[in-house]
Amino acid sequence: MKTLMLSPSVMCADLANLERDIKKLEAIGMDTLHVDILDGAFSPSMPLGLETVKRLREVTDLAFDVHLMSLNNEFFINELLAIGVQYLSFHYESSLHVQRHISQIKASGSKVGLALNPATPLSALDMILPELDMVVLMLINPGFAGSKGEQQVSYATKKVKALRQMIDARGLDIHIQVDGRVSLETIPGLLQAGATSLVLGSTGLFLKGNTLEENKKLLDQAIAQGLAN
Ligand code: S6P
Ligand code: MG
Repeated sequence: MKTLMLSPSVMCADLANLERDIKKLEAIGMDTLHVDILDGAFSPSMPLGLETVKRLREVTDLAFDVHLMSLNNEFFINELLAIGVQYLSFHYESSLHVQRHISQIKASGSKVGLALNPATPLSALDMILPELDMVVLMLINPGFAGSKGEQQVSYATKKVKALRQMIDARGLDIHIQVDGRVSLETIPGLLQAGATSLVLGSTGLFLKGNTLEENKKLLDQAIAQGLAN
């Protein structure tokens, strides 16, 4: 089983104080940043731009786990690889050339992830699963994290379990990343189902009213609960 990867979501930090918040994430022991790149067309939001990612690359050594949500994947993949990212995940639903993008990303030395919208079936992974380093299971509709009414889908753990079985049955070593309302309440069940990478946003780490240090302690408890069973 892979080592648990914690990936705090940059778009949930204070966007007017990104460097300050990233230093705080470093101070609480985080080693990876989840960087959501939205083009405003795949979904109606655009929290972070390429120039921001470039600047962030200069102020931290944390690994960048980029989640690309775009219609023009070719353009963004080239730009992001030029910046230098450790993980690059793109969406199955907006890719005509999934295999080509996987090859492009791997050739650059970055690890590759394929992201699936909640309703996209796991059968989409059948042929390409062995070529991936990570599968990103969206548990909310991507781009709608800021909408208050957006809830984690009811079949979240069912989908994670099914993917875990698929990966284990083939003897593969691939991260299952869960993204969307990965909260203190849902983390134990997601870990038990077989998730190995958690995207931590407003419900898992950036909880209002507490410091990041306080929230990290709560997070550690939720993780310990998930790993205990
Ligand atoms: C959603 C994006 C996510 C969010 C994350 C926030 O479009 O891909 O990575 O940043 O879902 O987490 P939370 O706990 O606020 O839902
Ligand atoms: Mg994301």
